[in-house]
Amino acid sequence: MDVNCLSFRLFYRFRVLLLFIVCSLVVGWATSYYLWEFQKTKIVMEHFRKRIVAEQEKKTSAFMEAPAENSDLRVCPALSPYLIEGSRNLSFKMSLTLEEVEKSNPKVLKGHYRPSKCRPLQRVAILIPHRNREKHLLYLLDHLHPFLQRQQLDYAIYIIHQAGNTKFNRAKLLNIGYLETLKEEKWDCFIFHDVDLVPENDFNLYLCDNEPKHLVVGRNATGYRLRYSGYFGGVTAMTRDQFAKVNGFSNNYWGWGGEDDDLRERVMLNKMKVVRPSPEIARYTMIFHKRDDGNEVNGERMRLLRQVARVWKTDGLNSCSYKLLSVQHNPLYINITVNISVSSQSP
Ligand code: UDH
Ligand code: MN
Repeated sequence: MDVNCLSFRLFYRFRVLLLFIVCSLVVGWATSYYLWEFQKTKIVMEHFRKRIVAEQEKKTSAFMEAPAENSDLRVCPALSPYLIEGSRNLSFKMSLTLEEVEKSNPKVLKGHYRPSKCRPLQRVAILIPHRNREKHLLYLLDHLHPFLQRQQLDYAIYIIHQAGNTKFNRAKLLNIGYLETLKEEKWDCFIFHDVDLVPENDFNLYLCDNEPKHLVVGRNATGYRLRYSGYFGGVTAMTRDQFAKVNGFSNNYWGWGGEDDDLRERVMLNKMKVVRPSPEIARYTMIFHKRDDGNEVNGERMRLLRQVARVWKTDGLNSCSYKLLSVQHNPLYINITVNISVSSQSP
């Protein structure tokens, strides 16, 4: 072997060795970077969790004087240990049936659930205005029941069903829900909930705060951004007292739009403010739909919105007239059917 050939082979080996060292360095650096990032995310999440617990403890302390029912049980923790971290991409199974949903929620009795291992500080009524949206209701029940049980809430789901084909009135149905459900139980907190909005994050707590709470910062259809500053629709949480203080919703919004802005006006007029969870938590999937017959855009809404300050004390819970047609206790929800077109205010 001549000298040239030997030095070539040595040089070649040296190059392979160098390449190996460089590769090892890159892999080592990438691994340590990944581990560091992972550690950092864990620290941030832990910090985040502690902050939510502290905030929640402060808020729920307002309810400490709640009646000591099942007082031998310890108060539920500010943050349930069953919550699943992160937001989920939700999907809805076309073939889902009510029987399946009933089977997977055996602990829900007549629409009501209460944790057996701890005592929640608030009793929460979920009120859903409804007409002709049976499939949406099924999907919502399928997601909401396990979600609320993971939050260890004492809750019941009520559907306020508008009978007949006259214009839909979401706000009046919710007023009726408030008035009728209080005849059944002394609920502390009311969640006014559209039938087609499904929460994606378990940390979006269905509990009331010291101020009226808006739970929908973002939805899939609007790129998870607030629809407009001051938006107060979709899903909101108000205590029994907060809602009574503003005299509930107006009864005069027939068709789509305005009633949620009207409620926000009432909140402001009563020196309260709207609070929201953070955008990464207050996320919803809206089940796709088109505008319903009987819920056309309300052309009167701007005129009505201009008179809130003048009329809120006489238009609301204290002037809500309706005819109660039936109250049915189904396994997964309580259905309240009403005729709301009996007042002279209906179109
Ligand atoms: N609702 C019913 N039945 C109706 C109308 C409304 O159950 O016929 C209830 C239901 O709970 C619904 C809520 O009232 O979630 C609000 O009504 P909406 O879902 O029609 O309002 P949204 O703002 O949509 O979501 C308005 C029309 C969207 C048209 C979209 C076209 N791209
Ligand atoms: Mn909708």
